[in-house]
This record gives sequence, structure tokens and C-alpha cells, in this order.
Amino acid sequence: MKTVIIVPTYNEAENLPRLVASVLALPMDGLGMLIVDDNSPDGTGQLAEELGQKYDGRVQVLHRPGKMGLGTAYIQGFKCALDMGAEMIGQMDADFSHPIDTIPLLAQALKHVDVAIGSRYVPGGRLDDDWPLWRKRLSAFGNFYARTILSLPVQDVTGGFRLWRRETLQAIPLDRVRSNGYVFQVEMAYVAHRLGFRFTEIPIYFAERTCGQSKMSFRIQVEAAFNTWALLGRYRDLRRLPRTN
Ligand SMILES: Nc1nc2c(ncn2[C@@H]2O[C@H](COP(=O)(O)OP(=O)(O)OP(=O)(O)O)[C@@H](O)[C@H]2O)c(=O)[nH]1
Ligand SMILES: [Mg+2]
Repeated sequence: MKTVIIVPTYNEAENLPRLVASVLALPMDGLGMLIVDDNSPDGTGQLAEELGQKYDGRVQVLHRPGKMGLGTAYIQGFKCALDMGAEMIGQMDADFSHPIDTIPLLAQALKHVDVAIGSRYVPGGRLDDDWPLWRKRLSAFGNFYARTILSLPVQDVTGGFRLWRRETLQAIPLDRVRSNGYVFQVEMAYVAHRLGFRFTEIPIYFAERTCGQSKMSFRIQVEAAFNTWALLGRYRDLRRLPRTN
């Protein structure tokens, strides 16, 4: 498979079949998916297996024994997608927050950069219209906070809709990436930036989930604020890689 979209799942049985059908219907050659399920009590893992059969191997599944967090799910997924030989590796939520028809645009953009980001914070990008103002402000502040502390040239540093070049993920020391919540997205962007990789951002409309349960909490957000500072020290040794293209 040329492109593998990784989707971590925890209790997404209501969303997964429709999501997989929509992604696999995209007009892209060699497109597949990798579901990383954490033994969801609602049977998402079993459902993913069935989708694997239905779509004739275009859907692969990693089963983990219990809920271990988004970050480790992606790290395991990245390694697996690299082993599968994928040239482009995507990350996306299962809850339809990320517009599926943007995936081909991200793939197009990846011809010129190392990481393509589906972004809520570039012109044309937007948060769900139904979000209350305080929630929009909080999200915008979180982004501003992280990108300012880390001097990141990315507007949407906390979003989870991205497409990576194989070479980019290969160069990132995945075993050092430790954040598991929101900071995971920030940490990946920060490490990529420290290594000198280039980003582009494609505007998206971020829609709130309509099915299934949210796993967000206030605790997660406070943790994220503190953990962002830790990144500054953790990667001091990383140096810009020489460019090959
Ligand atoms: N494998 C795995 N997936 C997870 C875990 N936590 C969340 N996910 C998945 O990661 C994606 C993002 O999680 P969400 O719950 O949508 O997080 P969010 O977008 O911040 O919050 P809401 O949309 O409000 O729920 C979804 O596909 C979840 O099912 C986890 O511990 N393990
Ligand atoms: Mg969500």
C-alpha cells in the first residue's frame, strides 16, 4: 500500500464502518487503513476485523490489550505502517471531525513538503460552528501557547489530522516520543521542526463528533499545558538534518 491512514479507536463502533467506507472510496491509488484499537468494550476491534475481510486486506488492525492512550497508539501505528512499506502515512480521528475529502489535498501537498497538516488555524480553516465561544477561545489559546513556547512555524500544532512522508517518520526517533495526550501532536511537530522538516497547512472545517463519546477532559488539558514546557529540554540534542532534496 502506498498510503496508509492510521486511525486509533476507543469505542468508535458507531463511526468506524462509515468512516472506513468513506476513506476507501477516495480516488487515490494504493490507499489503505490501519486501525489501532485498544480493546474497546463496544467491540470496535472485532468490527475492524470484519471490515478487514470486507475490504479485502485494505484495512489492517492492531489490537492492544487495553486503553493505553493516543500517543502510544500512533507510535505503534507509525512503526507498523513503515513496516508495511507505506510511502505516505496519515493520522486521523475516527469521529468524522476531520474532513475526509481533504486527504487527497494533503497527499498533493506532500509532494513539496515533509509533513502536511489539516489545519483549523490558517485562512479558510474553521472550528465547529456550534462550539461555544469559550471552547473556541480555549482551543485557539492552547495552540498559541504551544507554538509560542516552542517557536513552531505551524498554526495548528494540536490537531490530529496529518500526512507524513515515510522519510520524515523514519528520521524521527519514535521511541523517544513519550507524550500521550494532546501534547503528542505538539511533540511530533516539534521534533520534526527541530530536525529541519518542512510543513504546509491545508485549511479544514473541524466538525464536532455527532456519534460516540468524547474522551476529552479538563485534566488532560492542564497536563498538556505543563508537558509542553518539558519538550524544550527533552530534545535539546536534536540537530537539523542535512537536506537531501
Ligand atoms: N487506540 C486508542 N484510541 C484512542 C484513545 N483515546 C482516544 N482514541 C481515539 O483517538 C481519536 C481522538 O479522540 P477523541 O475522543 O475524538 O478526542 P477529541 O477529538 O479530543 O475529543 P472529542 O471529539 O470531543 O471526543 C478517536 O478516534 C478516539 O477513538 C486511546 O487511548 N487508544
Ligand atoms: Mg474527536
